[in-house]
Amino acid sequence: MRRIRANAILILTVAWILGTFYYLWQDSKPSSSSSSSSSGSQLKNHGRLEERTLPLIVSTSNKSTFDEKAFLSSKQLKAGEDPYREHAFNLQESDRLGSDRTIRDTRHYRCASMTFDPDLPPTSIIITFHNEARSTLLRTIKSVLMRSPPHLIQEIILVDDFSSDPEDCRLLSQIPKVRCLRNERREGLIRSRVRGASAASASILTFLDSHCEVNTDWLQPMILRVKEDHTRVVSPIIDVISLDNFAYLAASADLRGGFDWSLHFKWEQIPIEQKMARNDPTQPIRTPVIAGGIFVMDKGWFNHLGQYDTHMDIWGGENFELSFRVWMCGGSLEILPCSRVGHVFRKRHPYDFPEGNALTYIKNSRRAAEVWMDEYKQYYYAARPSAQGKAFGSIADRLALRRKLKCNSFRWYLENVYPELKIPEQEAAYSLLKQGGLCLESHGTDSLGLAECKTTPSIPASQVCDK
Ligand code: LR7
Ligand code: MN
Repeated sequence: MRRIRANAILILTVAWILGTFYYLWQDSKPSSSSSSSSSGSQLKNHGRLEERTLPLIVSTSNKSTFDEKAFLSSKQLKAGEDPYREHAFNLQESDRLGSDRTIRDTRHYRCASMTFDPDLPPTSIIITFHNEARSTLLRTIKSVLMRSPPHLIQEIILVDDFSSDPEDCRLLSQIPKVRCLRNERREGLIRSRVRGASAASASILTFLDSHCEVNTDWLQPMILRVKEDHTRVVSPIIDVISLDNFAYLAASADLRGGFDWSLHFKWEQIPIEQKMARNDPTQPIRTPVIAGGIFVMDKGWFNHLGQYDTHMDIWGGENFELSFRVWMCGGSLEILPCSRVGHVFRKRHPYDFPEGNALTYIKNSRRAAEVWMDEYKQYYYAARPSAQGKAFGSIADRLALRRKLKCNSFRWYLENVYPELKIPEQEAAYSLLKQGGLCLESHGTDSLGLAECKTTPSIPASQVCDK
């Protein structure tokens, strides 16, 4: 009797081990492609990944079948409709492209020979959306699944911020690894991201906008930097997906995030001394602020630093709040040139703001200024007089957080992270006399210099985020 029981246990154990191996093998084997010339999933000896083509219709035993064709075709533009009206980009072009187009690898050629730690931890991808076009949202998800090593994608968490059609969320959850949480009311991207992050099961969080396409080997460099030092918050170079024809265009690799005193985000050239010192184009670029939508951060560090200010609504300002907080409370921000992600830059918000666009932005950016900018907030108010007197709610919790974390002052931030942001008095003391190609410049209050005029490098308009 004992022997029979021992044998039964043995058989069950062997079956369980075989089952586990089969499951793991299924997860990591090359996907059988239904179309095109892709060579299937292959982890090369140096840890890079060949692009994978996903089957058009995917199914697993515990999920119902995702029917991509039906998903896309039920929401297409009607004849005569303005293709820009609903999403502020050309929907017709987006729909025409399909979900798994190939894009040019826009990295510096030296990035292609980089090797990655084979033992990187997986990440939870968090994508919040409000009334996103189905074709752009699906392309975001599929690009992640096609161009990331499968073992690094723990899950993709969609947070549907109360879009008009709940079916988007329900249907997309049928894709393997995809979960979708739907808000019961409109929360805005800040609270939606916090909800997504709290639901994440991986120790590393990756945030994406809902109209992106990730490029070759985008993920490994970012996870590696965060694994090496969990206080780093890292972003890719954000390439441009044309809002008119959806062409994928390489962005300049010499830009970092900056801002002016009105808290207007802008891309700016890396300071010349740093540029001269950069002899390796694959090296990270320190950035005073991040654009906000696409970044990787350790989950423990995200929680330790107070996630986001959840009293900020809808859109805007949270990237400054997060950036100041990361730098001032002991972390750092960087852009990794070997990681590239495309984003559709739009000229207007395609959605409504329940409290109005201007008031919402002012509320959010006032909160960032009041909590983090100390006496320098006066320059923010001087640059944005309309912000004065507008309601911004209580900031007691965030001030308490700042005290608890024993963060540095804004003055420290200006001196150590963003010395190029001149305080307005200094700017007033700066004057410039121009004749022909020569410029007479005052440097501070006591010296003058005559030199060839410097030209301010221009940033392509397609890459401007109007915040
Ligand atoms: O109420 C909303 N709820 C949402 O879930 C409003 C928006 N959203 C979603 C939206 O569907 C999208 O996925 O939030 C995401 C960001 O909204 P966008 O695409 O309208 O923002 P944006 O690309 O114009 O703005 C940039 O600045 C924002 C400030 O709040 C956010 O940080 C965005 O993530 C950010 N995008 C990027 O950084 C990509 C590069 C653009 C630049 C510069
Ligand atoms: Mn966006």
